[in-house]
Order: sequence, then structure tokens, then C-alpha cells
Amino acid sequence: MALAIALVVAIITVVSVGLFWAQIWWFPADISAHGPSVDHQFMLTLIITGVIFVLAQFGLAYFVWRYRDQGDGRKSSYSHGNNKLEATWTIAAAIVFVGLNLMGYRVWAGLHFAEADPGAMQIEVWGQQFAWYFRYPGPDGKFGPTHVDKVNDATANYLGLDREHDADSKDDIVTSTLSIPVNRPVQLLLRSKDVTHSFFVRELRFKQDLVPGMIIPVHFTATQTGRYEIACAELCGLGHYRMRAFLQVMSDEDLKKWLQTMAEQQ
Ligand SMILES: [Cu+2]
Repeated sequence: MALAIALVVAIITVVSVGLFWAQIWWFPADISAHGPSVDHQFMLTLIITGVIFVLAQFGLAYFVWRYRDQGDGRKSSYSHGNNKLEATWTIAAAIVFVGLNLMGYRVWAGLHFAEADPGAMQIEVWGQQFAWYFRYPGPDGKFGPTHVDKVNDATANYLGLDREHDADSKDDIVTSTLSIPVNRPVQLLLRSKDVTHSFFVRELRFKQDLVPGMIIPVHFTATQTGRYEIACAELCGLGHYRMRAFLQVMSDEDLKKWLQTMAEQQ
């Protein structure tokens, strides 16, 4: 029995490592300037924790087998443990976790806390149950105010703009697809109309919550043109599974044309 349990533990370990090694379910190719640093940090964390995982699992399998009941009537003895060993691995684990955090912090904070490039293109991202809307400030570069009482999905006024009275709102462009320029910094202002949502694009290696009542600025640069899925990564209600939109990364010229077309549809 002990041998069977030890074997099962060992097989689970080998299969888990094999799946990671083969990279069958893996990230899609990165399309962001910061992506390589994120991937590097991820691999480093995976390798360090992976080595510890393998050692711990094989250690467990060995002890299960080594200290099995051998039928000689020996009684097991009780141990209170070893304080020195306890302290050693607790401190070692703390050093590894804090160390990995400090290493990863620089990349993460660069996207979330550092100021965006002054030339970054600003776009608002709105999450609501269960759709995404995006707002471009238009030629004036200003987002008009939003009014809760003007929100009306039936008339497609999803954000509650008053285009008649607010000068800054007149040229605002609201879309259901997010288009951004390639190789140019973009600043997103994340907002939510109801509950917490999460903006996630795998290819951008980017995920950030949208919190009601807050405007959360983040910035990044995309380096590949193409069409990518935006998923809501926060369980936000019954329709969460269908809360998706698309990100289009395009040349400056194409973006100009696209914005023109969108502006005509407002
Ligand atoms: Cu959501």
C-alpha cells in the first residue's frame, strides 16, 4: 500500500512537470514592450518554485515508502519537531517569496505607478455587466463629463454623455472595440459602471481590475498589429462568461481612418 501511494505521488509529480515542460497550454506570443520582462519573471518564479515542488513531492514519496508499516510490530514514536529546522525553512521561504516579489515589482510598477509618457494616447475603458465600452476624447483631446441620469443603453448612451450641452462631449467617440496604435504608448483610464471587472489581454501580458468609483490609469505599448481578445477576468455576475470585446492594434494611418468612421457613427 505504501509503495502504491508513493508511486502515485511520484507519477503526479512527473506528469505535472511534463505538462509544464511540454508547454501544451501556454501563453500566446507576446505583443507588448514590457512582455519579455513579465515572461522572464514568470519563468524564473516557475523554475524556482518548480524545483522546490519536485524536491518536496519526491521527498514525500520517499518518506511514505521508507517509514511504511513493515509488519514487525514496532510502535511509531511522536516527535515535537525541530525548532531549528522549522526556523530555517520558514526564513528560506520568506527570502524566496520576498525576493521574487521585489524583482517583479519594478516591471509591474512601471505600468501601474509610473507616469505615462506625455505623448501617450488616452482612452477610457468602461466595464459594465456584461459589456465593454471605450471612449476616445476626439479632436479636442478632452473627455466630456458623464451623467448617471443620462445613461440609457436603449439609445446607446452607455456612458451618460450630454452631447447637446457639454462642449467637451460633442466630439467624444464611444465604441465597443478598442483600437490602439502600434509602437506608441497608450494610457487606459479604467472605469466601471457597476461591479468590479478586470481588463485582461493575454497577448499584452496585462491584467488590471476596474473598480466602481475609481479611475485607474495604466499604460503600455503594443508592438504587433492584429486582433486580440479582451476578456473580463473577474467573476462579475451571471453573464460574466460572455463579457468580451476585441483589441485591434493598427498603424497610425489605419487608426485615423477607423476613428473617422467611428466618429461618423456617433
Ligand atoms: Cu466583468
